[in-house]
Amino acid sequence: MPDTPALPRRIAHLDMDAFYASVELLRYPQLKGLPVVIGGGRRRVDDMLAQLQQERPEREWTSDQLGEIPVDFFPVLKDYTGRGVITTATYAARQFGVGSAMGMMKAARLCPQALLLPVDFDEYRKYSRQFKRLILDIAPVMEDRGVDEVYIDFTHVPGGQREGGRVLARLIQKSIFDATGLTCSIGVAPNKLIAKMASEFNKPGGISIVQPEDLQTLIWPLPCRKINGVGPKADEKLQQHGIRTIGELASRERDWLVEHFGKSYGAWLHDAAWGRDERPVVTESAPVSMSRETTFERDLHAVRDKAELGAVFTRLCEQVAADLQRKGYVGKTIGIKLRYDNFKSVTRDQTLAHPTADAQAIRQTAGQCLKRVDLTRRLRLLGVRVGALVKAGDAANREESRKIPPGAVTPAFAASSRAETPQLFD
Ligand code: DCP
Ligand code: MG
Repeated sequence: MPDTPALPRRIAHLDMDAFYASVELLRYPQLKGLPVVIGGGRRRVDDMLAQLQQERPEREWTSDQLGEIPVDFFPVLKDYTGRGVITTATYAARQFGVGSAMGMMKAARLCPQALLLPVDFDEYRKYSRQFKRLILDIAPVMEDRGVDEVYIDFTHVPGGQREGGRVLARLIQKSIFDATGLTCSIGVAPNKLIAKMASEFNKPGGISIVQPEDLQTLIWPLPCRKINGVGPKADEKLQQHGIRTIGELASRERDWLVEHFGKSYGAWLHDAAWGRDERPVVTESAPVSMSRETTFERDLHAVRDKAELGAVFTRLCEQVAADLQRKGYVGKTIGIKLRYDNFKSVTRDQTLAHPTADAQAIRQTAGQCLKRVDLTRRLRLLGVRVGALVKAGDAANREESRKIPPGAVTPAFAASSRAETPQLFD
């Protein structure tokens, strides 16, 4: 072992700025600086060109001339009729109070003149892959957190410690901008939890450096909601106890938090408030499990909200199955997670004889797990997890990973899956 002192951990969180909208502006640079929102039904570029040809026949329109389409040809929000929500908005539109997840109608009231562009996931995924490849060329330890964000371990990367990580962050921003024309914001901190908060400090195009000694000045004044993992319900409950800021959260005894928020969530809240987070940056090579969970808008009851819960449960299973299939994994430990209205959580799992990535097989086994928990209390969160993953393509599993027809999960379960007890979610 070299006898150089251990380097302090420096973890970056990088998040692209107004991602979907920024990708659209690469196609339509004439819209730069204007309020633009992305949402509504998908419309293909081809359809738009056809419409353009019809309405503006004085010239020929081809897909390499998208930048020449006059601004007044684009639809504006006030003419939109229909439901649906906005996925994101340019910073020019955000000045009017418009933002992600807002209903189109509300957005139209706030900013009627905003231009409305349809979503094009293929295009966003293409740029997503590209910017992540660029990062990997510079810093090899990167965790993919979705279409527009990643964690990067700066600790051992050249420049990763200089100015707290600012030098490397600048290099990454420049590399992404030069290759794609897209901007991002980066937070660099001792761990993922703080880095995630820091990347928001100077959006768009910002770099924020947080050192351990900055906890009190930079983190504690923030509202608890800024902690990734404190949602609206938890925040509401914290506020009922007079806890608004992370600093106020930090001043509560760990035991008090455990008593009011449950053993694991309470302890986690305490650690989070003190800026403690040892989670490593996990590269894609070896996922142990894949899961999907959702926190409900309002707490749901297993019997009274049976239909709604059943639908959510099925969708979660389908999502996990799709995640597994897309990434090429199968797993045989199927688990569920519930959080009750009192914030206590429970998990149950069941192991199949053969690994699967089939939504119906996952749904059926997860349904068995549900029978082993208390369903008299209201639920605020439901999650489905598939663990003990192996690569679907491995020769050894090829036979096992084939799709298993519903109702035939494994012989061991065949009997119990037809149980007499009412199937609460079925
Ligand atoms: N998105 C979505 N629905 C949401 C939130 C986001 O479809 N409720 C999509 C659109 C965003 C992308 O995910 O462009 C990334 O989400 P972010 O929260 O990072 O938002 P932006 O990148 O758009 O803006 P910011 O600059 O605040 O990161
Ligand atoms: Mg973003």
